[in-house]
Amino acid sequence: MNKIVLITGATSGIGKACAEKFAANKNNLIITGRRNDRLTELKTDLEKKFGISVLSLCFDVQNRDEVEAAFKTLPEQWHKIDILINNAGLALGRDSFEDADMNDWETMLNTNVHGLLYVSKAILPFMIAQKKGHIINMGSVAGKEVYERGNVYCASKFAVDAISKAMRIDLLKNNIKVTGIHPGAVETEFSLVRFKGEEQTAKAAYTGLTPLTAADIADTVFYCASLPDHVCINDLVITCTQQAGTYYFHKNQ
Ligand code: NDP
Ligand code: 8X3
Repeated sequence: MNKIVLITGATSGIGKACAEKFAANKNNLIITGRRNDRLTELKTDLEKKFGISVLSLCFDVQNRDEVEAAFKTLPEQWHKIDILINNAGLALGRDSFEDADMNDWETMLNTNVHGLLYVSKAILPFMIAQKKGHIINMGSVAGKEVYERGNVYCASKFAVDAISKAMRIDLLKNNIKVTGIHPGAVETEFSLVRFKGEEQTAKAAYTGLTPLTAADIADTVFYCASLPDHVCINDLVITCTQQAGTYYFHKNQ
């Protein structure tokens, strides 16, 4: 494809799998995350393996100044961003509303909602100047149906869904495609982060299931990004075969 693809949250899981998929298909990448050691390792690996160029930018998407600074100083050869994959995000806790930690709520909203807005606003001038672009926002089935003890994580992903719809309308005039992807359970570091390092609880989330893999989502993102200019997938919900929506699982006994 030979495009410039910006992927947030590329140090792990879905973002990392997207980096591998787009690199394997000869795209140049801007990868971001907070863990600089992982970014450096990924950059070195992908450049060596696929002969592409990778720019790594280390920042916290919650920090508006850091996000703005990263893109204000973007070297000119990276300005023509074709695709933005707004993937950085997390869940923290699985608590009933009255017991949940306010810090967890703030971190989820600051990352999943504010972070996505900061990055999108920072790169939009580049896409608008080119009169084209594609923004792919990582939502969740949690942004389609609220589930018990999902409260503010669900709210943050409902916001991603609404923002995707709003972007699609407002950016029509700029020839910018907007796609919302909404996965069910994907086995990544997501549950380990959600359950704050409790490995057994994190693993239990996938017990009895063949969950989606990060590569499944990367293939889907790549498909959406590879369609002809006149075709835009607006909204795509994807679960493993043993999951339907947020409540219903058919787990192996
Ligand atoms: P991972 O925990 O494996 O990856 C999350 C990525 O987000 C990491 O690269 C992390 O990088 C980055 N990130 C988190 N917080 C920040 C921050 N403040 N600033 C910059 N980067 C940040 O989880 P997944 O790959 O599963 O999650 C990716 C996206 O997919 C998320 O938006 C998640 O909500 C969504 N999703 C996941 C599902 C699942 O079941 N796994 C299902 C549906 C949606 P670093 O820590 O280096 O900053
Ligand atoms: C992650 C999927 O169902 O754990 O967004 O909320 S779920």
